Amino acid sequence: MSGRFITLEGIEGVGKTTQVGAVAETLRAAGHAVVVTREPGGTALGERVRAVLLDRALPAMASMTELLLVFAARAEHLDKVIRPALAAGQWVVCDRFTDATYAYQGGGRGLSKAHIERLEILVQDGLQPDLTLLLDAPVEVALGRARARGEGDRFETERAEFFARIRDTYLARAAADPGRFRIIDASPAPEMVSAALRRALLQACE
Ligand code: Z5A
Repeated sequence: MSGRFITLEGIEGVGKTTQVGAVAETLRAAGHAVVVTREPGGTALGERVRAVLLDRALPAMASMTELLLVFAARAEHLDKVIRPALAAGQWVVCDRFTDATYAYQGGGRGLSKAHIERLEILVQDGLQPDLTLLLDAPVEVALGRARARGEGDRFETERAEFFARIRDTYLARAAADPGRFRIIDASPAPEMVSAALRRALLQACE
């Protein structure tokens, strides 16, 4: 039996880390075995790549380097965690996946969509999320939350226009693929966002 692959997406500070546990709980309560993971990361190698990607002390990185690092970590994640879990019938809940690459490296950094598509085909070999929960809030709301936590990583030091392009890319991808995406308003209080996520999950997975 094959499991299902669910991803959470959105600009930084929108509440993915806060909500990922509630998503997993909803699925466990419905009787599914759930693996919670994240990108970049999710494996020993992937977490090291993540540290490099987020390191503010490094000199500016070429956008292409960033893209290749993200997909290198993803190849390892698919091989070691995602594909084995799905093959064992587990449900995988992943905090960010390839939509983040289209949004950040494509929309944010301006890399061509065609480059990302080529790597997606090479690395994923047809595997796509069954459901993507896009947490959406205005940039000033999400960035305000993230920046209230203090000094940010290499991405968090970017300006608001960078995140506006990322949000636009996410919303365009959701509009182009309504069968896979559910857009959740992430502006209200966390309990309200959890309730909306629960409703969307139960509806999509029934
Ligand atoms: N990246 C990439 O470039 N390309 C790729 O392909 C992939 C990723 C996969 C990962 O860093 C970075 O990698 C990411 C994109 C890039 N960079 N950015 N930006 P990360 O995991 O550290 O970044 P993140 O995913 O954006 O995490 P985050 O900043 O922690 O955001 P979040 O997980 O969505 O938010 P949160 O931590 O749950 O909440 C933020 C704060 O708001 C926190 O204090 C909460 O208590 C508070 N919060 C949460 N929800 C609410 C509500 N509803 N109301 C009020 N306050 C709230």
